[in-house]
Amino acid sequence: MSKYPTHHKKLISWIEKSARMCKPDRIIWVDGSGEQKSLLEKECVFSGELIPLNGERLPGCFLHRTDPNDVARTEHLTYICTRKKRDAGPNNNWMSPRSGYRKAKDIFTGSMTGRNMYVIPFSMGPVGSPFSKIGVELTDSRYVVLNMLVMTRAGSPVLAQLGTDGEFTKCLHSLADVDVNRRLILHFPEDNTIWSVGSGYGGNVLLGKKCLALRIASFIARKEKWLAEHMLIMGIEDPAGRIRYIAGAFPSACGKTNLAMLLPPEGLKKKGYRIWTVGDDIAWMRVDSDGTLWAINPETGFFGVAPNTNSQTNPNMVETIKKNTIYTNVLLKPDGTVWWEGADGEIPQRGIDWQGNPWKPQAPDKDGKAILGAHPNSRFTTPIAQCPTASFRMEQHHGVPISAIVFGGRRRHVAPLVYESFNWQHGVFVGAIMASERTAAQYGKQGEVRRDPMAMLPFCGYSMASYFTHWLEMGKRMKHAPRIFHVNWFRTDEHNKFLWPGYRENLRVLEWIVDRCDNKLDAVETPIGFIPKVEDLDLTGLNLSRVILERLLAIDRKSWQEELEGIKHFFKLFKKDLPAELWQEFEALRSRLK
Ligand code: GTP
Ligand code: SPV
Ligand code: MN
Repeated sequence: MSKYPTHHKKLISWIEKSARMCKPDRIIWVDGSGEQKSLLEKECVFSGELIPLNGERLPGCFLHRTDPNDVARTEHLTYICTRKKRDAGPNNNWMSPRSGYRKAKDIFTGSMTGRNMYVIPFSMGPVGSPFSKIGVELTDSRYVVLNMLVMTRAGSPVLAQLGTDGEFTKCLHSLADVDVNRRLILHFPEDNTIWSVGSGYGGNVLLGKKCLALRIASFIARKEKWLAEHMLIMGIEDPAGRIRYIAGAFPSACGKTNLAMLLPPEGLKKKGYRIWTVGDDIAWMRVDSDGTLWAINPETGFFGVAPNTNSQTNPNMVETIKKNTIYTNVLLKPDGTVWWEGADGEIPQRGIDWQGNPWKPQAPDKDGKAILGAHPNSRFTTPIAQCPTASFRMEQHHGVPISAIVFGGRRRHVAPLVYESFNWQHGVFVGAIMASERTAAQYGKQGEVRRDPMAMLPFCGYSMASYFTHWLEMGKRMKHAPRIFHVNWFRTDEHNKFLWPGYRENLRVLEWIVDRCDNKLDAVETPIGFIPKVEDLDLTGLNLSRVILERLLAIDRKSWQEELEGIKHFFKLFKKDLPAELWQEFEALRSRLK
């Protein structure tokens, strides 16, 4: 018997080479078994990486705290390392592969001494599906292993699928000393390789997620003519039992998870709608032989935002996270349960905050501001299979057919509640001009509006100019292209209050979208696209005046004209590489706004 559970020569030699650099004490293969998982949990509890939670109320649940300087994705330390800078585009930080490997090697050298190196074979998508991709992550973090076991299909069946010469993405991760000055998240798409060092935060270290399933996959998808997108996938079942699937791209912390599992609002209940959740973050979509776009969610878990998750906003998630869940950076209550701002129940009178300090409500920090119990980007990792609305088609290799693509951002002004594009090319333009206010999911100034085309700005593994071209081409390959819409749940009034109640009430907008796809309704043509006739949105049971609804749907020409300036500035960054079709759409919008 060889000392490895595989005869894949390239895999073995890569592992040995990485081990020579990182110098772990031992190499441990992750097999995906329950026994190994329990052992890892025990070790984590012993080392303090995990705190076991109340076994009666939260069975199988643990709390983890990351370093206070390591609580969100660090986009400024995230690079695409292609031979030519132009291939990474102005949307990415760039380094040459040679200098990327050299800089990271300095940090990786000896970084695993005193720790184990875990080998995690994982499949993004059902094991064995022709649409799936395999990765192998080497990591010195047990927290990463336990999260990967929830988020992906990991272990021995994947290794078997890989055989002796299967393709895989080489994913190397080390915590090293978790120093923000010695942190790099590097992607080498030309080598199908990811190197991440110096962080222990989800999006930086669960390498199957943003790094593989978006940055590397988008690079592969352009070559193989499919789409890797930052999108939720959900099914909307109508009273007749017909299910329509939609995919939705909203930037980080802008509502994908919440929408993907919404519970129909009281007022619409008698209509008998039912929601099926396929995914909340990533969609891989391809044109099938029927000329339709089909989507799979390559993940098996949710890595969701904790704050404001409660039985009103998201009852299905409250149900999902009652067991087998890893909580990160939330407040620990004296009874061994957890809490975050906007959680169910009363505000606890004391607890241990996300930084591990004793906490009381309203206790001020050194600037007099109340200290938060949970970090605004605190999260939970939980299996999709536990969600009451989990789709019965999760394991189907072909996924689900997509009827509509919905783009959306977080905008106080400008974008109306919903509008529909005129056609595919205009829809690509609508996605390309998306903008959103920055949230706690990434470092940087919160609330600042930035352009985030298709919610992919931080995740597109190549120049977005070619990405737009690729989207335009995809439209031509389809006989039945999905219709493209744009939504905004976040318009505010002069007191900064949301005009739209959001959350489950969003189904009212989805109903309009689905009816448009079925050609059941006509609409009002405006300079930016089609908007609903006020009477076509079913507001039964909702206390929302016609005046407010009109404000939600209003298109203010002046602010759209100002918006043109921002769009032009953004498009110009791509110089000659930007497809001419987008400039045509820009000119057409400008003249319609006159
Ligand atoms: P990532 O996991 O970062 O990609 O985020 P996401 O797009 O899945 O966002 P998520 O659904 O977790 O929502 C992020 C935040 O927005 C949470 O605090 C939600 O409570 C809030 N939110 C979600 N949907 C709505 C909505 O319809 N209206 C309002 N006002 N807030 C919402
Ligand atoms: C996001 O930031 O879009 C997330 C969380 O979904 S992370 O996995 O950290 O990227
Ligand atoms: Mn996301």
